[in-house]
Amino acid sequence: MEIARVRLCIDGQWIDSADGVVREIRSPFDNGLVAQAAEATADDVEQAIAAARRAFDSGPFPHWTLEQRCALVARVADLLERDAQLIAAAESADTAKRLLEAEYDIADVIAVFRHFAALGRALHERQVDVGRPEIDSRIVYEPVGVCGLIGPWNYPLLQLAWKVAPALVAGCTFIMKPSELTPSSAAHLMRILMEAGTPDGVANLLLGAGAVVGAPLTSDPRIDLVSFTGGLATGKRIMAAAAATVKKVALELGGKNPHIIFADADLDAAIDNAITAAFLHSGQVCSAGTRLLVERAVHDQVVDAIVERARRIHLGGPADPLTETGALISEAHLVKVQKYCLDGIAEGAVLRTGGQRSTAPGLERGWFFEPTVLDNCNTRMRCVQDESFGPILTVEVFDSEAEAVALGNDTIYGLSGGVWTRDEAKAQRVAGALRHGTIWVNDYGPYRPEAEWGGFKQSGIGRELGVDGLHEYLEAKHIWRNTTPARSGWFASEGTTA
Ligand code: TXE
Repeated sequence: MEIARVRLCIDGQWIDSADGVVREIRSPFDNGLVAQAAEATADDVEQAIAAARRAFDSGPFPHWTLEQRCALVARVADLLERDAQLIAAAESADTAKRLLEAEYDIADVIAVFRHFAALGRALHERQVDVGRPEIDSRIVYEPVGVCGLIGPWNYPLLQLAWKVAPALVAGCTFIMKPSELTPSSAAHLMRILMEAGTPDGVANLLLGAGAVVGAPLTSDPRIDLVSFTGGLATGKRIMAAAAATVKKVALELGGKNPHIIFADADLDAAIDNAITAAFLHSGQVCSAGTRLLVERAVHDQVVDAIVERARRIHLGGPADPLTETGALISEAHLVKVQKYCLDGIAEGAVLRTGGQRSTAPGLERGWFFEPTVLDNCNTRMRCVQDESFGPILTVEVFDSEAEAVALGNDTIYGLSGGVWTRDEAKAQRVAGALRHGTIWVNDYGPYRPEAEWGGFKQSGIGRELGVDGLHEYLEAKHIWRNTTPARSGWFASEGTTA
C-alpha cells in the first residue's frame, strides 16, 4: 500500500513543518504504517494564525456576499461527493473503522455542507419594530472572525465538517486541527476547499499534538472563537485558556448516555438497538448508549439477550466484509478502557461477557477490546460515571418511572439518551424530564444536519448543526438608524444652561 504524505496548508501553500518533523500514522487494526503527517511547530502555528487573521481583516473573503459563500460551500459538497470513495478509504485507514462505515460518514459530511449552504441562503437580517416610523432598526449578522477548529479522532471529518461548513457560510476564516491520530481526511477537505475557490488564508490546516498545535489556538488573542470536540478534561482546559481573551467557545465533550428500557417496550427492537447503541464503532461515539437502565421485571430477559448477542459480534479489520465493529483508536485508549472495566468489577459490577483485549486470530496486532457487559452497576461506580469511550455497557435496574429519570439524570454529562416504552404519555414525560441534548424515543442514534446537536451540563456549550450551529459563527449586530435626526432633549436645553 502506498504511504500517504500529509502536509500542512497555510495561506494557500502546502508545506512541511518548519523543522521537517513527521508523525507516523499507524493503523489501529494492525499497527501498520498508513500515513506520514507533518508535525506542525510553534512557528507553523504562528504563521497559520497570522494568515487567517490577515484573510479576515484585509483579504477579499469578507467582501464576498452571503450568496457567494453559500455557493462555495455547495461546491465543496459537490467535490466531496466526487472524491467520497478516496476520502472514505483514507479515513478508514487512519481509524480502522470498516470502509462501509467510513463511506456512511463521508455521505454525512456531504449532507452537512449541503445543509449549511441551504441554511445560509435563508439567512436574512431582521427588522425590529420599535413603534416609531422614523426609526429603521435592523439586526444584521456578521462573522465572528478567526476561528480555531479542533477535532477528535472518532469521526474525524464529520466533526470538522460541523465546524468548517457553518464557519464558511458565516464568513469566518479558520485554522482546522484534526486529531493527530487521524489527519488524512482533513487534508482531503483542505485540498477540496482550495479547488472550490476558497481564497488563500481563509482555510488553513495544522496537524500535530494538542499541546503544541491545539493549545495556541485556544489562547492566542488573534483568535475570536474556538470550537472543540473531544474529551471533558481537554474541554475544561480549553475553556480556561479561552477565558483570558474572552473568546467564544463551542464545546462538545461527550456523554454518558442513559438508555432506558421499560418493561412495556417492544423488547425485540429495544434489545437490538441497545446492542447497536453500545457497540457501534466499539463505543467510540459521544452519544453511545453505554448506560443501560432496565426495568427490573425484564432485566434478565433483556440482559441475557444482549450478552448472548454481544458474544457473537464479529471484530475485524476495515477490509473484512464480516467485520461488525473494529479496533480502538490506540494502545493507550485500550489500556484506559480495560482499566474502567477492571475498576467496575472491583467496585462490585458483575462481568457478564467480554472484559479483555481480543487477540483472536488476525487481531493480535490491533487494539481490539471484546464487547463487554457489566451487570449490577450503580451510579457511584466510575465505569458508570465516566465516559469510557469503549465497548462497555453498564447495566442498572429501576423500579419506577421516577427512578429511571433520576438515574438517567444522575450524571455530570447531558448529551443524549434513549427511552423505550409503548406508553406514549410516559415516553413524552421521560423525554421531557431527561436533561440531555437529544432524546430518542423507541429508537437510538439517528441525527440530522437540520437538527441541533449538543449537550446539557458538562457535555458542552453551544450547539452544532441545525440553525443554532450557524449562529455559533455569527455575531448579531443591531443597527439603529434615525431617518429624521432630532435633538435628544434629555439634558437641559441651550436656553436654560448656566
Ligand atoms: O481527546 P482530546 P483524547 C473523549 C473520550 C476519550 C477522551 C480522551 O472519552 O476517551 O475524550 O480522548 C486536541 N488544547 N472523547 O485524549 O485530548 C487533540 O490534539 C487544544 C470524546 O483523544 O480531547 C485532538 O485534536 N487542543 C469525543 C482533540 O483535542 C487540544 C471524541 C481531542 O483530543 C489540547 C474524542 C489542548 N490543550 C474523545 N489537548 C467526543 N466528544 O465525541 C488536546 N487537544
